[in-house]
Amino acid sequence: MSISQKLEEIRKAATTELEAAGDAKKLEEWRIRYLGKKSRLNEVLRSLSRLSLDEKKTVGAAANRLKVELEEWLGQKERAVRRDRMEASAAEKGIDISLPGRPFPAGRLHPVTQVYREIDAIFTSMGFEVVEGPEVEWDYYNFEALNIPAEHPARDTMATLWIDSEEKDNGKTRLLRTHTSPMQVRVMEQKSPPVRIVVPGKVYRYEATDATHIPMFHQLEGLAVDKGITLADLKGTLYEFACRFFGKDRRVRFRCDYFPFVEPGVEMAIECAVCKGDGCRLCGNSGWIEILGAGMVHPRILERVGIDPEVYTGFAFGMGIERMPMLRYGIDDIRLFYGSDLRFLRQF
Ligand code: YSA
Repeated sequence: MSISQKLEEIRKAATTELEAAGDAKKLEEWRIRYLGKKSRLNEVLRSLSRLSLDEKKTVGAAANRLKVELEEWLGQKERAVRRDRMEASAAEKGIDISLPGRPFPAGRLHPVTQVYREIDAIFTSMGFEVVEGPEVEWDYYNFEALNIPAEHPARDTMATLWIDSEEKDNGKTRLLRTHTSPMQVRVMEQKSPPVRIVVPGKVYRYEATDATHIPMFHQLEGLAVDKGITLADLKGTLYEFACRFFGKDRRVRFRCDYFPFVEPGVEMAIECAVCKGDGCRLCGNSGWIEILGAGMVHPRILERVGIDPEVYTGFAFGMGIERMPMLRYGIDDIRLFYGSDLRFLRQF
């Protein structure tokens, strides 16, 4: 019998037997018989080495074609067997698989979480590391270590929710952190320069609610300490952030500001998205919205954590996260983020 006849015989037998194979076990037996190592087809393929070059070309191609065909048939048959099995099982259980499926509503991330992740990504791409800190904080880290001792007027700008009702010695009174700045001190205590971190998190203030203020909101702190860091590095970093987040066309303004833990201190504001600088309810008619406080880390703070201010300098900034989507999308009331109105939240 010629090899071509052999191949034809294998094809016929394989087709007939595959038609008869009705379950997974039979299909596996068929696969071993016709495509396995000891199959007749494999024998033919192995015998090709004994043929002349011309025969090798024709017979080899025919044998390989048959192999591909057998594999395809097997795949089709496997799918058909699986489908039959599912249909039989559905019929047995009285399930109509032709009915349309039930809608499966997908949840989504809260807009503040989305913005957080986007801002984190911008700063990590600039080489900052993301770290987190406690929301229940010591008076020491929230105020004292940041040059805000008891009775300092700066405490009045951050109305505090205290955990301990009585004042204790050594800054050991607990409170809900009023900003993310305590993490500056915690990180510098643990790590020597170079330091480059951002700290996202919730902060709390005992404040009346209005279109731009709520008692629980989110901040993102940034800190960079190294040799030779200047105010120009701070401005460059924040300008780059603003361009990437708000786009190159939005105007940015830096002005002097005072924070006890920086010297000098600045605030950064962005042109109002609602009125484009003309003045409206959101921006209090100024055309600008302040988004962050920043400055060069005060030498006394560096000294307190054992970093020599003659050798190292650093910049820091702290921004309100909710203000970012407000400015980008022109949302004129911060309370919408926490009002649980799905018509609002679903837009993001
Ligand atoms: C300043 C200098 C630094 O070197 C580092 C950080 C800072 C920021 C400082 N820790 C701070 O908290 N300043 S702040 O009181 O002006 O708040 C920072 C930002 O939080 C504000 O610009 C504003 O965007 C937002 N914010 C403040 N109170 C808010 C609020 N967002 C919503 N609701 C409130 N009640």
